[in-house]
Amino acid sequence: MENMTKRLFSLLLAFVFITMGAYLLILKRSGDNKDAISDRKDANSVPSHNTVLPLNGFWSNETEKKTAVTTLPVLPECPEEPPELVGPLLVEFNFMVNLDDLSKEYKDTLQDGGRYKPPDCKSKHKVAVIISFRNRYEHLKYWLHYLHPILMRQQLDYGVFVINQDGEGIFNRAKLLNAGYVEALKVDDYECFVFSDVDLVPLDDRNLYRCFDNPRHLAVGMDKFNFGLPYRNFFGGVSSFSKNQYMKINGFSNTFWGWGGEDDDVYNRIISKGMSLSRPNMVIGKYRMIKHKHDLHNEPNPVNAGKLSKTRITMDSDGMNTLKYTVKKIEKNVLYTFITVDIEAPIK
Ligand code: UDH
Ligand code: MN
Repeated sequence: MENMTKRLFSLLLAFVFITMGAYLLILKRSGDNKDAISDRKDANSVPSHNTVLPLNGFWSNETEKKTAVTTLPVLPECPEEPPELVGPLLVEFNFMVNLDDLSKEYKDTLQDGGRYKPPDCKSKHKVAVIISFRNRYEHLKYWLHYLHPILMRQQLDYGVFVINQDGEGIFNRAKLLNAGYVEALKVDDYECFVFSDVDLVPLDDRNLYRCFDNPRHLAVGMDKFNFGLPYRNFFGGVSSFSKNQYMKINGFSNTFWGWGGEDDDVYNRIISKGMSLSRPNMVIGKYRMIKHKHDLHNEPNPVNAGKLSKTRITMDSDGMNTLKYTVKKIEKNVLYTFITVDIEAPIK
């Protein structure tokens, strides 16, 4: 009899526990649902963070649940105006930049090859920044030091490509930029291309390194031209093109060897294809250029100016559709992708 009472008592105890357990579970589930619903509302109204919805008891059926589990969290689009911009910048070239330190500083923010994506939003601007280059390592250090944080604050999805001319032949900025366009597209499906001299640093981060409705001239106010344009149609220094705009003009000319003229030729290409120039204003468009002399094998070429009256005739058979070069080497580090190309340069 005593045994019987004991058994009954433990059965009762078990029943009480099970009932309490079930009750607590129901309470918790309804709490989760409320959180999930309010999270969902937040995600709709303030698209500033990802919401991963809790799965317990929220989904009406298994299929819905499975879909939710396999769908990656979607980042909200970055705002039209990047919120972290600071405006005017102090830019000086009177100190040493240490590339190792700079690499360390960015090793967690940049992906290999000088590649960046904003961590908490999806950028609308997938930009390849392309620099024509030969033997200007000192300038490149400053460029990297100043530009990476600017491009990050602009919330661009970007990569930096330094296109290095192989050998001692005559320099050809425009042909290097064409090669950079092709090489960048081999890496990712970039939609926008910013072409920059290695020695130009913007003095205002509101000068956006992105693409606009028309080809854009960004370097409108260089210090060496007293922070203005040297002439109205000047297109030198830094410019941006969407893929469409660039292909419409057949890229840059490949035939401007030595210094001068290739930027005026591009201007002619833009106008003759019915486009106009986009530009920032003179306040935002200020630049500092690192002081330098003419490089060896990049002397002003008097032939170049004479070619400008023929741009309209020659442009469709001189550019992207006739570009020939060979890639010699591709090196990637934290800060940039360095591509050495043989562009079949004549030796002077
Ligand atoms: N570049 C190189 N290496 C060269 C030549 C040119 O990297 O040997 C690249 C570099 O990105 C440079 C760009 O091509 O910024 C344009 O060349 P540049 O800087 O020589 O052109 P810029 O118009 O030079 O600035 C004018 C000559 C300055 C002499 C003035 C003396 N008072
Ligand atoms: Mn220069």
